[in-house]
Amino acid sequence: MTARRVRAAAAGLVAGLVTVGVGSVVALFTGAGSSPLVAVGGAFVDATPAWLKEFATSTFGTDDKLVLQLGEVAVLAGLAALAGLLAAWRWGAGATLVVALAAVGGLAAMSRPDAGTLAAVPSVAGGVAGLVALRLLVDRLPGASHGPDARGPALERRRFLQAATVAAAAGLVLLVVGRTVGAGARAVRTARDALRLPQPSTSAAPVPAGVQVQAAGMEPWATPPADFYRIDTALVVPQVDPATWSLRVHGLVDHEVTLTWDQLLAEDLVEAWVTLACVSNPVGGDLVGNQRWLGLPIRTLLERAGPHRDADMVLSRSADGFTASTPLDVLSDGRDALLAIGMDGAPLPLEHGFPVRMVVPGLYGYVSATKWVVDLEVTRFADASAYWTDRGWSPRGPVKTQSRISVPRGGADVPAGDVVVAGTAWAQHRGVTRVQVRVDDGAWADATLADSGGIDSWRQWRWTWPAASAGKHQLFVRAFDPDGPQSGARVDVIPDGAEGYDTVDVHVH
Ligand SMILES: Nc1nc2c(c(=O)[nH]1)N[C@H]1C(S)=C(S)[C@@H](COP(=O)(O)O)O[C@H]1N2
Ligand SMILES: [Mo]
Repeated sequence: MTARRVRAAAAGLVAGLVTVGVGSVVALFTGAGSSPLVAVGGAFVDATPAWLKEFATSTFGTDDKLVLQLGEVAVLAGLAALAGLLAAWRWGAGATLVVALAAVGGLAAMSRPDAGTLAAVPSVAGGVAGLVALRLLVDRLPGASHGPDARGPALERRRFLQAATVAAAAGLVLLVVGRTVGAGARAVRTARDALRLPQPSTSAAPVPAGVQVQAAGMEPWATPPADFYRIDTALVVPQVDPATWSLRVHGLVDHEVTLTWDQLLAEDLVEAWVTLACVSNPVGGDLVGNQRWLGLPIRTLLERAGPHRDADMVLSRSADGFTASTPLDVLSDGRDALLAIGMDGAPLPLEHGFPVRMVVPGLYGYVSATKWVVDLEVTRFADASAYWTDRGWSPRGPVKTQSRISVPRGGADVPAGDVVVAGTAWAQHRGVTRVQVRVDDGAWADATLADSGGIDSWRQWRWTWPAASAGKHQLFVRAFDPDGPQSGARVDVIPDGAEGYDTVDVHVH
């Protein structure tokens, strides 16, 4: 091989290193399974025929994973070197191979069972970075397009070596950072997969089938965890190992209480359906979801700790430093305010607070739903403030009664005649008592409420609109709680939640 070819192959290898390095770091943000290396390895394991798996385990024993990984690295290194050689010959040919490899990584990541929506992003980002690195290095090969460097081959070689060393070092550092941080994530994921939740001492009341309105395009009453909105300040999902998790209850209390994971599992756990809502949810928005949670009532812990008479707030803190200020009376008044470990019958998903989070019916998440919770300080609103309060949001955040139209969609074209209008309304811990719909400037008409799954959950509704006149119409919805109708004047989400009627424009033809 000529020196040019050796360097071209090296350029490909370095570009490959940059690709997997960038990919594994980006994967820290999009989920452990989305790293191109992990995804391709996983897809390979799944695609391996049973006999070959059998052969690998019997031949290599528990080292079969290591053998697989070494094999994967060897194949990828070979392909990377080939991409370098191709790129030195025809840039387009080398670039095509890099794009094809990134596409394989992205498709493998997207096909993983736990793939998130951004699963392909690490491979795409890695592929782009790899292309840039390859281009920079190929341009520094002897006889590159701009011709041999007039100052001689020695200088030319040095320029190539410098660029290759810098790129290789950068790729290696990214890969090591991505793999080490990612390893923690994989360990916690494994711990979660191995968990079996205890049976609740108090099960949730059975939910009537009639909670669900049957209409095309209507959202499910129970939000699947995979579709449950996610809001937090964490760039990388905090990795909290249940084995080392503990919760400390302290502050204005008679006795400090600490609780370990095993102690928590041994408690009398309660199961409850609760609709969680974000204060940033705009009118008609979807930062709201309903699920069945399993956990220990927080009041049980507070009773053991014995709050002082002058305390009026619990400042909860997460492993990553987020804080929420929850009124002490809300946590003590008997509602299902939970230190939750389960969601939809399974351990909490990592991004929803594994292993332990708070869920408090009737309060927006920012003042109550601390995920990855590790500390409860009993204090006073006068003495302490929480994360979002320090950024201009209200210290207290009771959920406002709201409603939205889900069917028909905004801008829909519907034929004249009976049109099904349906949606959801919520007034957590007060209960939705009535929903009304209005067309244009007409009178409010009562919608039919679906069955109730309890006052802490949202409630679906349905109304049949006798749409007679063709043209553009506007639908409005409003919900009532025991105190009366929701407010109709438009109010922005900051500082304590949006107000106003959800509206939908439809065209009747
Ligand atoms: N640790 C932590 N917990 C948090 C937050 C956060 O940023 N960090 N955000 C809160 C907000 S604003 C909301 S609306 C809910 C959202 O919970 P979810 O992501 O499970 O839907 O979590 C709350 N708990
Ligand atoms: Mo929120």
